[in-house]
Amino acid sequence: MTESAGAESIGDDTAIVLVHSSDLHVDDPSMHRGYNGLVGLRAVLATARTLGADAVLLAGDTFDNHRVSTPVLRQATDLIAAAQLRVVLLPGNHDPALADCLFRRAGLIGVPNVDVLGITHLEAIVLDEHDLEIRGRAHRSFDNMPPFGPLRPRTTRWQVVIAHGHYVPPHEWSAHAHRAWRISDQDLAQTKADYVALGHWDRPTPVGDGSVPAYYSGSPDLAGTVNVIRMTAAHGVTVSREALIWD
Ligand SMILES: [Mn+2]
Repeated sequence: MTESAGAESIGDDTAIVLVHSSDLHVDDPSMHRGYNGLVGLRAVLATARTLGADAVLLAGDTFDNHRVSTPVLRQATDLIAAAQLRVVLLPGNHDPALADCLFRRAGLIGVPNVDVLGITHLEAIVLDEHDLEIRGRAHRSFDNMPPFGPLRPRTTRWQVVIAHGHYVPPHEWSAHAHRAWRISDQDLAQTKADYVALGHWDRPTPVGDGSVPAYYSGSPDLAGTVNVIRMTAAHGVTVSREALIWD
């Protein structure tokens, strides 16, 4: 899937390449048959490395729950630390940034190539070398909350927003009032972002009214892909899906 023309012609100029995934649900392997979140994580990182990603965005629910055993958490940290990639995690509703949270137990906090929104950074990370800001509001409890933080004036050439929640189109908004973490067309449009990286759904799909590029990546096991965002001065933003490399 290529959402706009030009991805092939970007060539080797100064493109920023971001790889977006979500809902890996790393858990103790014995609790699942078939899919294993660590395998999904390894595939996302291997694919991102092959694509020459400048950063990997994990848009929530990287971990399935707060009871994941420490050895499994450490394996996830070892994979991420060894990936030679910048990895930006947004805590979701399954892995909120609690005071004594699994991100700390995993040993992820302090790993040089890892940023956890809501923990290592409040709501924004700036990658000076790419003139890029990555914003996102972490889930901090299991309760409902607005998935987008306050609007801020853009300070960088490029701005990407990560959010974890449930997109609801306008005509279904009131019917879905019972749902937590609702995301509206207006929420997406107000970001004015170059790309909105969404998590919470396991299927990959664009959403919104088209005013900004807003996409769910889907989970590695269901989508079998990552979303790849390429940003260049000449071509703007292009979004494609690339098949996961399961090594
Ligand atoms: Mn979720």
